[in-house]
Amino acid sequence: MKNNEDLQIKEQANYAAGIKAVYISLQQILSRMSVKNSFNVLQKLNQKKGVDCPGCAWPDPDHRSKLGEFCENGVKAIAEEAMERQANPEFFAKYTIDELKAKSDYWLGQQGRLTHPMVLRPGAKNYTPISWSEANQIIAKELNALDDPDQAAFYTSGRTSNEAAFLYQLFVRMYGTNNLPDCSNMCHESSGVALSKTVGIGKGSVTLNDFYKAELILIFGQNPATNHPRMLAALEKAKKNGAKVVAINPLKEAGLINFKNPQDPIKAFTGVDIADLYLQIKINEDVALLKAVMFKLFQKAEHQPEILNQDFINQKTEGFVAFKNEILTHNLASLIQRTGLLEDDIDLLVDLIAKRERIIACWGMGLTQHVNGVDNIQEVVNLLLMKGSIAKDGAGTCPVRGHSNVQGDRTMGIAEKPSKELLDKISENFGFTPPKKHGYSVVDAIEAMYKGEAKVFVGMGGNFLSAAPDTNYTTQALNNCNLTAHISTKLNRSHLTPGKTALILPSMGRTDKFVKNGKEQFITVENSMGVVHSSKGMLTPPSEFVESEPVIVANIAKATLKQNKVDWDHLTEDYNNIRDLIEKTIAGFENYNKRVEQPIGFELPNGSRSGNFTTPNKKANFTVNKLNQIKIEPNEFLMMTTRSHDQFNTTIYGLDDRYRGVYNGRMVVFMNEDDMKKNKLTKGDLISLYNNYDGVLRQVDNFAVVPYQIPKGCLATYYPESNPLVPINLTAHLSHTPSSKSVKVKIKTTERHSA
Ligand SMILES: Nc1nc2c(c(=O)[nH]1)N[C@H]1C(S)=C(S)[C@@H](COP(=O)(O)OP(=O)(O)OC[C@H]3O[C@@H](n4cnc5c(=O)[nH]c(N)nc54)[C@H](O)[C@@H]3O)O[C@H]1N2
Ligand SMILES: Nc1nc2c(c(=O)[nH]1)N[C@H]1C(S)=C(S)[C@@H](COP(=O)(O)OP(=O)(O)OC[C@H]3O[C@@H](n4cnc5c(=O)[nH]c(N)nc54)[C@H](O)[C@@H]3O)O[C@H]1N2
Ligand code: SF4
Ligand SMILES: [Mo]
Repeated sequence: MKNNEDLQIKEQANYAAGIKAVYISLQQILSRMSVKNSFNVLQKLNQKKGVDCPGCAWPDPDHRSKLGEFCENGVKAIAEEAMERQANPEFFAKYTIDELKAKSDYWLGQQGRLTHPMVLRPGAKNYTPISWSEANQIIAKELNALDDPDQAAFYTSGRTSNEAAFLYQLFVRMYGTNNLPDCSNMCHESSGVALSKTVGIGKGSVTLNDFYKAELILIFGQNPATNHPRMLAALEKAKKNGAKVVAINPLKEAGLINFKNPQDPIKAFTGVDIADLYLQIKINEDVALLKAVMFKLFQKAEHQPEILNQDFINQKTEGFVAFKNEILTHNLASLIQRTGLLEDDIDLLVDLIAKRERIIACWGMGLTQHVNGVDNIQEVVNLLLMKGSIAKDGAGTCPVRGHSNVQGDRTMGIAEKPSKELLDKISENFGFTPPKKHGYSVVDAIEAMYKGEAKVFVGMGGNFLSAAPDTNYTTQALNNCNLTAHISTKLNRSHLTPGKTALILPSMGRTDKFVKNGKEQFITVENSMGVVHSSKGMLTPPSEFVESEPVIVANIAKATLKQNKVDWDHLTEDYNNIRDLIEKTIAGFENYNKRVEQPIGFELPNGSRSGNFTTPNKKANFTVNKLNQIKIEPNEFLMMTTRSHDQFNTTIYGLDDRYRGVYNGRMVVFMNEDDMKKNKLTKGDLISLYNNYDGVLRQVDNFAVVPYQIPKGCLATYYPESNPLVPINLTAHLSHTPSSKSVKVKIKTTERHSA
């Protein structure tokens, strides 16, 4: 894919947002949608009873600004979903699948909304239209032809509504499997595992209001300016109320330096400094930093015992002594050396923590996507527990979630390892015994398809191929299937890696209006802080053949299941009927239909927020964690794969990453200038990146070198372009999350071919 020909490398930005963000938002939406539709959506975006932004899972404040409660990337998400161009049957007749494969991800997305169910029949070169009923029959036939329901995998991406997710997991379990891999497996699974073990619930403990009461906010491995832009407004308010902010990140991210709030006439120009302290740590040395900090806190506490919250430790926790002893076994100097940071800077962090108790720790993919991702988060929890910084105002855990309803999907039972409570409730309410055997996570599903042990793949949203690690291996895995079926709004690369037969089932998105029996339906979602609220679309769907997700699931279920334990048509006739079943099945949803009518929705119960830890011992647990065990050879680098400002995961909005000074291209590798000199590289040189895990050569070519403020020995590239380098079996202990933020690579100059 030639997408680097016009690449420009400029200066890194030292602030985020500002008036430019407003300009870019308008340009994006008005180039894709009519003025009328743009206005209609933006007026209701994230407003009470309006449409929930299909971007990230950042929560909405109780008080909503009439000037607009959204950000640049929220507008891009709307423009991408609701664009008026259409990838219709004429489009698919024009391009063969091989021709489409040669196009860039950006080009694929720009072809517009999917309008008709399409099929790629065995041996065919083009997708052709198919009726819904025949499509459902194909799925039913393939599913029912399997020897065992465990030979099918049912993926979910985190944009799916609570209602669709609930019906989907119910159908999958009635069919007979727990093979429900989802995007969480590649995302915050490490957070879920670590938090469940230590504080009893796999979700964060803080609410948005805690940000306004915090004294100190630590931001590990997260890039809010791009991925959760309105978090910057929360940080701005927190700072106004006196909070200090510390960023711990190998990259100097613009939004963590300074935020120019476009809604404030003065700050839009001057901006507000965000991080009081910026620690540019080496990739995957967060555990070393945390251990060094806690070592120093224990030393200080010998003279100032109030630094530790001994009452909280005694009453609410277990495992403190073993934890403390382990920390004190380390050699402080070597911990500090691993981080690549100056001891003076670490001391500044220690002082900030020592004096404060209302501490929030936020984190993103920079902590979760490592082999030791679970350890990273457990070590963060240790710090909060020794300070008593949880279960009180202005303090606690804040894993910042990705997709707008990824947390809700899990709550609805999209889980390959379902809890006993969920299975018991399903069996009580629906009169069948759901399977108990744990199902496939994303990586397990890929391995099973690769080996021919799974033969049917169904995707509820998402772009499995491009999101998954080890692109070439995953391509083969999908190609091995008898059937791949994708429920999608937009064309993506997964549609171009078909099984023997492939289906594209066009789905409505968040912004689409869904009317059943004359009644406008709404859906519900859960944000990153456990608040459930409604969302109602307002645009006319792109064609009469586009269906809502719950209806698509219900019709597949009707076609597939031999015995129907629920009346699927009744459920989709009025989404209140689905919510009634959710209320009966999932804890915390009492009076669902009534409570979701409240303009700001309702909060789900959360023991780590209230201090009633729901771990088996009813305590918050300290843990003992290892330093990362990665061995780097002298000519090797540790590479992270990250997001540009112009993408939503595998959806490419544009080719610029203006905060990092990269324009018109994505095949780039960010490198420290000393490393460049050592390797005799200059700006823009094209290099190949390769590695050799378990004797398998993985390589990508033609990545342009960008000199950057990144620690020596570390590299950064964009996902999904560098996913071919992430080995399928390089996954986090316990959570099995692909280790896409610490991949060992070597570099060489790309050989020039005449072609
Ligand atoms: N516009 C937009 N919004 C999004 C998304 C998007 O693609 N585009 N994606 C959504 C999804 S699904 C998710 S999960 C979130 C992702 O949001 P983020 O978690 O912010 O995701 P990344 O861009 O992968 O950035 C991770 C950050 O971690 C840092 N980092 C990398 N390795 C390390 C490390 O070892 N230690 C530390 N301390 N830091 C490290 C990187 O420099 C980077 O700043 O955003 C969601 N929101
Ligand atoms: N190397 C590397 N790999 C990563 C990551 C990384 O940081 N580095 N991040 C990982 C993370 S955190 C995540 S969450 C995954 C994301 O993995 P996915 O969730 O699978 O990927 P997305 O790019 O969000 O999916 C985009 C597609 O979803 C479909 N879609 C969008 N909206 C809707 C809708 O409303 N309904 C339906 N039915 N379909 C819709 C569109 O067809 C679109 O093409 O990727 C992971 N992969
Ligand atoms: S912060 Fe996230 S949810 Fe809010 S408008 Fe921006 S992209 Fe949408
Ligand atoms: Mo994610």
